[in-house]
Amino acid sequence: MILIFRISELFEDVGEFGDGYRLTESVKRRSHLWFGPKGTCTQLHYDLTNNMLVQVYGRKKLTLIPAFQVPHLYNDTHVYSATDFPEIDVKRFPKMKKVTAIDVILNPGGAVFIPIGWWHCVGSLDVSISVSFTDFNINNDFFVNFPRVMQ
Ligand SMILES: O=C(O)CCC(=O)C(=O)O
Repeated sequence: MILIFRISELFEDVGEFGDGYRLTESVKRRSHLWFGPKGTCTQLHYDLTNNMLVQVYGRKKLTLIPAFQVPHLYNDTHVYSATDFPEIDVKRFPKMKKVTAIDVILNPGGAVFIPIGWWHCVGSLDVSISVSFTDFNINNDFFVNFPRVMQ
């Protein structure tokens, strides 16, 4: 409980990244802090919001797969894929041979906008601190219609 309160205070310090882009009243609920050692990986997935990922400390490598390539991907559990991308078991996931990904190095002070539906995985190249924002001043909640049971 105390930890959550303190993180909220940190988010208040972050402030705006442009007039009118964010909903100031939801800044605490819709911002996320990512803090971890070199080598940390977030496996291949997509988000149910548009997302602005901002790098504060250290570097990260993002691998992005545009939404038009979704037919070549395998959605196994919730928003995740069981593939260890970019290492692909082509016997198990043959359609993934057609995937063309975009690699981006995120340096301190850099930011990348990840549109909804774009799959991505993220690896920390250093000890890393990032903040992601999903509190845009538009409808940005696609959890509501997301199927609860995947086949
Ligand atoms: O920075 C990370 O490790 C993961 C960020 C991410 O995948 C996200 O915000 O959706």
